[in-house]
Amino acid sequence: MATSMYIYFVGLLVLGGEVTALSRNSDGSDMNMEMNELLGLFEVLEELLDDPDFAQAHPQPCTNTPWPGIQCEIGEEDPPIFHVTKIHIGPDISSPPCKSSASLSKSLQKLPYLKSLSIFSCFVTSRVVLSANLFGAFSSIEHLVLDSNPALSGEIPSNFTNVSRIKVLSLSQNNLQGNIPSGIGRLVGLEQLDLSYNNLRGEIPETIGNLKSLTILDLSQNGLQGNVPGSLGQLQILQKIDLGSNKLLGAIPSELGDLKRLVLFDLSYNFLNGPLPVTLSGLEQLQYLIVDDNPLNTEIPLFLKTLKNLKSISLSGCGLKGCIPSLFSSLKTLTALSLDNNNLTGTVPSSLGSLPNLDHLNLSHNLLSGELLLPDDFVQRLGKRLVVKGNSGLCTSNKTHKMDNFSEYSDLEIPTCLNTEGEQGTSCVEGKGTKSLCPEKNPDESKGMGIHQQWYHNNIVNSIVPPFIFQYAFFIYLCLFLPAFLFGTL
Ligand SMILES: *[C@@H]1O[C@H](CO)[C@@H](O)[C@H](O)[C@H]1NC(C)=O
Ligand SMILES: *[C@@H]1O[C@H](CO)[C@@H](O)[C@H](O)[C@H]1NC(C)=O
Ligand SMILES: *[C@@H]1O[C@H](CO)[C@@H](O)[C@H](O)[C@H]1NC(C)=O
Ligand SMILES: *[C@@H]1O[C@H](CO)[C@@H](O)[C@H](O)[C@H]1NC(C)=O
Ligand SMILES: *[C@@H]1O[C@H](CO)[C@@H](O)[C@H](O)[C@H]1NC(C)=O
Ligand SMILES: CC(=O)N[C@H]1CO[C@H](CO)[C@@H](O)[C@@H]1O
Repeated sequence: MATSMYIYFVGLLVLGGEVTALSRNSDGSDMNMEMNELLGLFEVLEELLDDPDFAQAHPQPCTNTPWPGIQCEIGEEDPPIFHVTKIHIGPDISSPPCKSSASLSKSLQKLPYLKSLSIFSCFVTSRVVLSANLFGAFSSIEHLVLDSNPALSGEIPSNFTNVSRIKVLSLSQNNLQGNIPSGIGRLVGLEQLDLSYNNLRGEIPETIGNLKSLTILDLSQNGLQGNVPGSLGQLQILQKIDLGSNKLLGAIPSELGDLKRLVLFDLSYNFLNGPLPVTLSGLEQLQYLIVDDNPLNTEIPLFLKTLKNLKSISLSGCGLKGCIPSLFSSLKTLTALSLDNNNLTGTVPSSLGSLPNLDHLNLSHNLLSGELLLPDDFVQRLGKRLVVKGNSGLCTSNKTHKMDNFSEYSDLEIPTCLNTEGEQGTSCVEGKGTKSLCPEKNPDESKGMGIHQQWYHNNIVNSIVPPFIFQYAFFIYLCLFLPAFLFGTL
């Protein structure tokens, strides 16, 4: 931005002298642009803007009568002349606004120096399609951004010839249909590809793996089908991948673990199966892991503890089972953890309360049990961002409830534990393998749990410890100390 402003300013100064020289030397014409290019620009703008007098008002849009939506640069020619390099149209440049019949003029082909075309919220009422020769026209284009144009529809043309210099292709929040053309793999200079919020169907082409310069890939909020291509693992400098809210299915390819620079990984709201491949432990830079609403139907993967830069883990509605391992306590940068709407069992590890940056913890709607043993200052800090309701076996000590103004800042919506010792639940002890050593389907336990839950729900304070608690306590004893003994973790 600063550079182009600078060029523009210098341009003015230089042309202050050069324009007159031009008009003296060349047949009385005082043009500082090639006529064909200037007319092309007017034709393009005429198709877009609600101002039939635009050309009269800005006869020299690069110099004497500029308009904020246009940027020009001085070419190499001698004597130097201006070329249009950037056209930007959007709500930030509101005068004149787009006309209701706005369209993309074929005269874009007369702007061979155009490097950046961005059009936001312009094609709103009358339908506009991307024609194949429109793409063919841009031999210099580097940034093509046509976002938030609800009337931009039809398919993405399969012919991407002559856009080989393109670095940024953003066609987000339009109404595009059809497949992502496999020809997209020819745009090898592409650094950012955003096709999110459209109606794209079909599979993600394997050729996308050719886009080795890609740092941002956003295909979210479409109707994409089939598997996640393993070729995505070839995008070695990818920092953000968002394939959320599509209809992708099958396994998550292990090749994705090769994305060493990845910061954001979002595959939420698809039909992907578990487990998360253990190769994902290679995502050293990962900060955001978002996989909500996929039928993973596995346990929480223990490799997560190797991803030391994680800030946010979101695994809501993934059919997770087993217990909540203590691994999260080694993720010191974690600010948000969402494990709600799963089938997690056992207790809530109190170590979660020692995470210094954790600011959002949602464990609601699981099968968690026992006393919620989180430090008071943690409970206070999170306030309503601590959500544990919908776990019928979970209770809280009355100490927590007695804190001043408790209901003002928090609403745990779980009952107070009935016995003074606090309730016991199955805590999670991880072995060296991936399996928790706490058996979940112990018949005695599940019977006990059933009674337990009733016990909470009845409002009768039962001062007699029910006989099953001894059985239960022994089981917990085994579960806690046996693995510790075996693996020497104490
Ligand atoms: C592509 O560019 C070449 C040279 O730059 C030109 O000759 C050709 O006509 C262009 N093709 C299209 C489809 O615009
Ligand atoms: C792309 O367009 C050019 C020019 O219109 C044409 O010659 C070529 O066959 C097209 N290629 C594909 C793959 O459609
Ligand atoms: C929990 O497990 C049951 C039985 O397998 C299943 O029907 C239910 O959908 C699961 N709930 C969630 C939230 O995953
Ligand atoms: C917590 O999870 C529940 C169940 O998935 C959801 O309805 C709720 O909006 C979440 N709350 C917060 C604060 O994240
Ligand atoms: C709350 O705790 C006190 C002791 O700290 C105990 O005497 C009392 O019975 C408990 N109340 C309930 C409802 O558990
Ligand atoms: C909202 C509110 O008043 N919060 C207070 C509740 O009490 C704790 C300590 O008891 C204060 O730190 C909060 O500011």
